Amino acid sequence: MISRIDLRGDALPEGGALRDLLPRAEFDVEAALEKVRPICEDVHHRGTAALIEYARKFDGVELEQVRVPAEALKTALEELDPAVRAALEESIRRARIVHREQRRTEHTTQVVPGGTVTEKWVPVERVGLYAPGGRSVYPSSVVMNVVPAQEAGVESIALASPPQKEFGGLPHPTILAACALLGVDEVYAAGGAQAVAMFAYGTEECAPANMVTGPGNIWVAAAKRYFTGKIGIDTEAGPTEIAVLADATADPVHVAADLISQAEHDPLAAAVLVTDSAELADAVERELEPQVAATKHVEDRIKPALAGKQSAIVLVDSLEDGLKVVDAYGAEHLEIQTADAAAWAARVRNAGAIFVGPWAPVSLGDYCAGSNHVLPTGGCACHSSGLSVQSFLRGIHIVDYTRDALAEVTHHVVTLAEAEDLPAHGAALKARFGWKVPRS
Ligand code: HSO
Ligand code: ZN
Repeated sequence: MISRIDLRGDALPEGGALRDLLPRAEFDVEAALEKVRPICEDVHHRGTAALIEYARKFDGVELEQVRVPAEALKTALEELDPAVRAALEESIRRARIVHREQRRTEHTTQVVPGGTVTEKWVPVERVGLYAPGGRSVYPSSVVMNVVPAQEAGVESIALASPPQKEFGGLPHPTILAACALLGVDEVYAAGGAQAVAMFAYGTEECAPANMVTGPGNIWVAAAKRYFTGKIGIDTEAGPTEIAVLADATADPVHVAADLISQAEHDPLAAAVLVTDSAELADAVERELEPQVAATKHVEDRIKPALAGKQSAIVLVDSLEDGLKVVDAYGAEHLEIQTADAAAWAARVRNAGAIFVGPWAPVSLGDYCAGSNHVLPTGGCACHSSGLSVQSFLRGIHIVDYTRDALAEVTHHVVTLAEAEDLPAHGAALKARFGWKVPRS
């Protein structure tokens, strides 16, 4: 059901060479770009009419307007299962307390007497959030996108989710209910690349946004790439990944269950176990069989995900080597199930989020840990962070110098400007001091 990669014996290769030995799904966003370009430009030129046409073509629904009426949000919340409502409220409460405390505060540095640089944090003005439909109707992802935006102080938050045929062209009711719970009242029935284009360019119904975040399929990822530079985006979300670094102390039942939990998302999802214990590897493999058989999305997602080339059990000589492997991989989610788990976790360099010890499974983080579940995939954890309150803030440097403080440094500025053959830069300072370079 799952392949093995045996890295025992020889010394592990370094960096890129090690990364090439590790499994990864193919998720060719570049190829999808050509297909989304005409869709995005069509939305640019025809606005709502184009969105209505794509809803007919891709979602099989006839829309009169793309904006979801307020009444539909209210009804969805009223009809939400009370247990789901209570769980979502707890998820929101925990995410809120974590994200609120993580907002960075303004900081002023006194560089010299009379010269300060302040970094102030300003929220993005308007954000468009995307919530997928179809196979992945995740109200939890609405929570994970909306809460950090709200805690950052974003004033205008809109959400788009694909229209669903079985709900009369509205987005899925649990998505609508989550929006209502979070106080988001601007919701659009739009999916795929066309939804991203709606936010990027704006339409008659929807004002353009400065930023688009949220998970989506390959078309959404391609549209985000298309608009990179024009609007802000979070990192492109590819198929989910879980890596588990485990030793002989780990419980194979837990490890197998956790691998399956993320394989459940997508046939391209990745489940990777890295261990120095051949006994644990065997036990986990034995455990996968009955656990997979007992769950739900077996044939369409879990089996292809576990059997795919993106998933594997990786055997290493030691946890030291295991650490090198998980760092080279840069998993979206990394569980540490070893003795002294916190100490190993502290040494990890590359992961979207780290789950420490036997009582912090990824599923906890998906819903109710308080952490964010929108995380970098495909190795992007080596250079990017998951969604946080910081994603929606821009740090602006505010430079404030007195006459004396400027005078003191003018000769250095003039020298550097001349060294770069930019005399007008120096002149901007000299003009303030009667064209003479002051020297203190
Ligand atoms: N594990 C997914 C998020 C999710 N799980 C949503 C359940 N619902 C990516 O972090
Ligand atoms: Zn999940």
